[in-house]
Amino acid sequence: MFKNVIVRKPCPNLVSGITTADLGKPDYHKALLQHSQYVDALKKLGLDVTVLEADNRFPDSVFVEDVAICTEKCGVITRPGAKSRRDEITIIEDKIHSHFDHVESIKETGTLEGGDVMMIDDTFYVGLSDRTNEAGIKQFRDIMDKHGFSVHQVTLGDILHLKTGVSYLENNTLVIIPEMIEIEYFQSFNKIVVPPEEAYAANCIWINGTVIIPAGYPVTKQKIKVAGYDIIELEMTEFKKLDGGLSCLSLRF
Ligand code: CIR
Repeated sequence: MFKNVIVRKPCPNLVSGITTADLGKPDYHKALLQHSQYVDALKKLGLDVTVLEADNRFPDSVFVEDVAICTEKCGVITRPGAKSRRDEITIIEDKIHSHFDHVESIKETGTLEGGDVMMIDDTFYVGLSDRTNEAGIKQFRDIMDKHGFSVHQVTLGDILHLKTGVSYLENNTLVIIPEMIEIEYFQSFNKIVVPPEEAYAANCIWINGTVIIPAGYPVTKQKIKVAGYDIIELEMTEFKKLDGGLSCLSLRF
């Protein structure tokens, strides 16, 4: 169960965020609206939501998931692989320290972004990506070992982060893109496979029994509904333009 969420408001410079998508520039005002609907949905689900102020120095700082990992035992400040995002940690550190007695951090030459880290019970699956390197995963494993968690490294194909392609919905169930279903670590899970044209919807978030999915992905919506979950749909068009999904917008713990 999650109790807390940390988010950061989008900044006007969002329009200069990193992207590989060919969907045009995000509309800042629309992004603000979509972000406030995201916050409202989390509040409606009973979470205590901390909304951090926008910071125009960091175009991608709305994607707060990438700069910290929040576990039951400790917080970990990451070291983003994207250079333009590296100093985003300076604007999250205080908040992580205020929630966790024990805080660790990923050090040079390691890189790790939270989008590559998926927690399932006491195991973390970490994507080896353009943003997260082996040194970062090793440091993360050493930290997690001390707290009794296991860490498995997952080799990724052509996606930004591990959770771009897979999300955990509790109850031993993953939502996953077809390209990832053969991954050895995921064999024992029930899999809700999204169709290729709905790949964006593989990034969704489970909050205490309800699944928040992006609006506009009817096949995925139906499959998740049939699997027995309540669903909330949210407009995510402006964040999709920056390769960002639902999980990227929050730290949940
Ligand atoms: C980036 O490329 O870093 C941002 N434009 C998107 C980050 C998405 N974050 C995530 O998947 N956790």
